[in-house]
Amino acid sequence: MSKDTLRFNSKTIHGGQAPDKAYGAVMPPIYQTSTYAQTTPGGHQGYEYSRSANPTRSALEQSLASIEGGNYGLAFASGLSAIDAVMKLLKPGDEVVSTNDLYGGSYRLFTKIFEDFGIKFHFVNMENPSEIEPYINSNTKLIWVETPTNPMMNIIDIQAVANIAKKHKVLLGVDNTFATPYLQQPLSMGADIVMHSATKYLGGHSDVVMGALIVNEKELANKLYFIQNASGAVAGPMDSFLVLRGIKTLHVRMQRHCENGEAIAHFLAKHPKIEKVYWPGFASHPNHEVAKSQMKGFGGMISFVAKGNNYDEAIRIVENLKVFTLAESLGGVESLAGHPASMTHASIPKAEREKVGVVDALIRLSVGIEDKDDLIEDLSQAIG
Ligand code: P1T
Repeated sequence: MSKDTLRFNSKTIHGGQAPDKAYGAVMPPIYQTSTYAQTTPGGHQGYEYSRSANPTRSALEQSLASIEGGNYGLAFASGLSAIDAVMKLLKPGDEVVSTNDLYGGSYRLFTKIFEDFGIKFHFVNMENPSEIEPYINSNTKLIWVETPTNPMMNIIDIQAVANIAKKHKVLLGVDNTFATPYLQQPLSMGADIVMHSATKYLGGHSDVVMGALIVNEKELANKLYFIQNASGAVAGPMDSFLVLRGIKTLHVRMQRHCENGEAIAHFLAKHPKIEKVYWPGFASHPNHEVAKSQMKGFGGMISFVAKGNNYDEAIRIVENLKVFTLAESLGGVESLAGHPASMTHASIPKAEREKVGVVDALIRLSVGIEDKDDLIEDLSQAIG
């Protein structure tokens, strides 16, 4: 039986993996080395310098490709450096159509770095994919999609956007951080590039910062490998080991994230002091049907606004939480709460973020895999 034909819950453990050639180690050793001995210039065993390639990173990159159903995986020093590498495929004058609700750091990278290099970004509400086409012209080279979006939990129809991208011969990149390949695999829906902040669910334990790209096309992979090596924002061997270990339990963790997320979304929706809950599992979510068809579950991310819709109430709630930790980031085994307007999305101008719903009263939860009753009790006492 080939490891390539395994089901997802086995690929997380075995995908692209083989016992280490030196001593048969089942987990790839942490090859904590920058360089490799050569017998003659160019006479090496496939590795010459760890920016170009490292065996621990290679093991992770093969795992990443396997779980996303792609042919090539690349591991970067952070999620943002992975996006940075995608943007370096572009040239001055090129244009990008991007989701209008997205991680604040991605928005900052686009508007504060790449706009200065002559790349133009259009931030578009993609919940209705037909809104994308008016922004496409002969300079458009890339459509960038985050789904579910951070933090508003909008759902974008990947297949529909892929059809538009194909029609206009532009690349489609999907930031799959919130969903993970357990819930959705964008390459199978027509995306060209899948991106992850592996810092989140793939690593899963809030102990590493890392990014990933996965693609199918060899030519595209080669361009990205070139950028990865030439720009040099690579994942280190220790971090690669940690994320590889995290991926081995991805399917088990995600199942619990989804169960706990569902319980908490319903708890909040019924709470008399809560005004609005953003979670794609509700039948009332504007793109619930798309979520149901393209995702296997609804994940562990939830945003909400308390009644009164004000900043002070949001701050009071996040400060009162005891089991949830007030912190940036998401996707770890422990539950986190965040205040996007002042934390993860502070780099987006207030008027821009408020247009998409990132108001001062918004709270974002990354629901962990603790006992859900403890999480509900904690929210209950914090909301009061
Ligand atoms: O933090 P880093 O590994 O560089 O990943 C950036 C990134 C990219 N895409 C999405 C959807 C993300 O959520 C992130 C990082 N996000 C947070 C730190 C956060 O708390 O939302």
